[in-house]
Amino acid sequence: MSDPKQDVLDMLRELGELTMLEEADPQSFRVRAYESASHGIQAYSGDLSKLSAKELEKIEGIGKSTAQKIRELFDTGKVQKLVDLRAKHPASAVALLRIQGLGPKMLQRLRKELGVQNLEDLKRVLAEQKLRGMKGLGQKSEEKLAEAVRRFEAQGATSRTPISVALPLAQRVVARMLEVPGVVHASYCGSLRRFLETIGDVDVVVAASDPKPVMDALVGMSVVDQVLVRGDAKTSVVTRRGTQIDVRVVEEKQLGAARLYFTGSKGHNIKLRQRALARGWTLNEYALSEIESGKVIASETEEQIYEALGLAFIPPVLREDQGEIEAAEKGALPRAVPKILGDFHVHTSVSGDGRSPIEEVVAAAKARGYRALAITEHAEGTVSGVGREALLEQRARIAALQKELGSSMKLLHGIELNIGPKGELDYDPEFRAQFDWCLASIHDHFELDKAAQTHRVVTAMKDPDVRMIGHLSARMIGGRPPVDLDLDAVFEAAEATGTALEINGGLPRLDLSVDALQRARERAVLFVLTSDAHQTDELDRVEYAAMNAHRAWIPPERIVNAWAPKELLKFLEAKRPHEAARGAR
Ligand code: DGT
Ligand code: CA
Ligand code: CA
Ligand code: ZN
Repeated sequence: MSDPKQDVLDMLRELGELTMLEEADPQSFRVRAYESASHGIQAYSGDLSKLSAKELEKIEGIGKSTAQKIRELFDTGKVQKLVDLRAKHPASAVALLRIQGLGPKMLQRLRKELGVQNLEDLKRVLAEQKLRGMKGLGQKSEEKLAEAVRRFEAQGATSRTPISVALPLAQRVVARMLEVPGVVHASYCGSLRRFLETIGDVDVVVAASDPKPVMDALVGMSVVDQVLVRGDAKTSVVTRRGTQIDVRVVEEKQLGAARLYFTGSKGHNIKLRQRALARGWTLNEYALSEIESGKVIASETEEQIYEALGLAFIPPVLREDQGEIEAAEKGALPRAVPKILGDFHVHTSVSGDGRSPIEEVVAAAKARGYRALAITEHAEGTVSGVGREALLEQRARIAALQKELGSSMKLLHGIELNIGPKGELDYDPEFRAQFDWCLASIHDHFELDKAAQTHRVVTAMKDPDVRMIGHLSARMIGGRPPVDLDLDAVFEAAEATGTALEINGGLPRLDLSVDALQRARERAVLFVLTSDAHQTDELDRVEYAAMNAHRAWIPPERIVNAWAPKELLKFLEAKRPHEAARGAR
């Protein structure tokens, strides 16, 4: 197995999901046991497949029965319990759990009482108004569910895969392909390489002399549920979660043309082809070549093809047919974010849902070359929130760590405040004022109307201690829709109060979205890239935030993390424009 840790995490996630359906209870003991086992596995850095069941049990959160299942997975390649659960709960029924507000209890009843096994069934019984006849349900709950189904479909949640699922999946496929003898290159292309937030299907391009072992390896992967097309040039499979993966095998010398073609976007490709035609050339997935003679002009690398077409290399995140070709011609492409010098939204194990101790987080940040780091636990207003005493202890700990660090990295004792339904914030102004860095974000009351949501955010921005708004829309890609906000009013308030806007790099969120960023770009606001890490290996997610900023054509000058250390530290210590208001309060 190519990635034992990921295989175990996949197994635990699926066991958790199916058990929740089986027991019709999200809080069941067993579901929680799989969750805590997942956390333990995530934090484990050694080779799991070498551990005996007894040794596995020593990992935090792993009990005897889970340890045995992990061993069973390594020893036999499958887990009987999971095989049994899958037989009882088809993927089409499991998928319905992704509908907002449809929990396992309700789903179990719909299946038992109305025979609902998939989305089509569910839509039919809703149309036939069958739900209102069920015990304890009425017209209102029926309408609410119908609305949720409409939103689920409108989001494309039925057909498109969120990037948080697609990216790790693609990385596993690529890693598996690279293990196959004779493979000289494998990478994902398509919308995933362009970093779209949802993915229609995953496109993988492989260079190898013999396609057969490559396609054998693909269809043999444990994530694969169905094989749609089995060919030498292209094989398409579908995972249990319903994500399609297309793998294409090409010759090494065609790699550049193939990666360019299959990365897209379609609009970008069409513009490139027109450019080629204007020169008497043709561009396809094999090569850029002369029409008349068929002589190949460039095909091995994307760089060579762009160069032959008189263009600077266009990074995949910009290939959206939004003026990037014209910009590349003039040498005026938006720059990528240069080296990131700090992170300003990071949790440690002090937060209820945080997993890494502060010492590890600080060491990892230092190893990344950061010059500044804000530790920002959840404030008391959220489920995972932290009380005053624990925060004061942490402050002392941070002071001690700062002594050890000297001037190499500035540690800020920050806090992630929860924005209440009316814009109210946690603790009290005096306590909040003691933090070095306050960000504020929405974690509840997602259903408020536009005026109320806008008001709560703008009110939070006016607080003199709030320096940044975290994950503005509070969406979960493919899960929770964004809250309803008047973005123009919010950006105007950000400008007026000097409040920075977070670009959250957590893949489930990616918030602000690229769309929102493009609108915010027109205003005089500053952006801060963050990882919102809950464990050290998630610090990497700040790179995803940087990719999204680039995708939205945000100039690096507007991104605080990319400033020179001196300017960055000055910004962190600066007083807000309306800071003076505090004295008057
Ligand atoms: P997706 O999968 O819907 O998220 O989006 P893509 O961009 O990955 O689209 P997909 O998988 O249909 O095709 C992968 C790439 O192949 C696409 O970005 C551009 C290229 N491609 C596909 N069909 C065409 C076509 O008809 N014309 C051109 N020029 N390129 C195409
Ligand atoms: Ca695709
Ligand atoms: Ca495709
Ligand atoms: Zn957070």
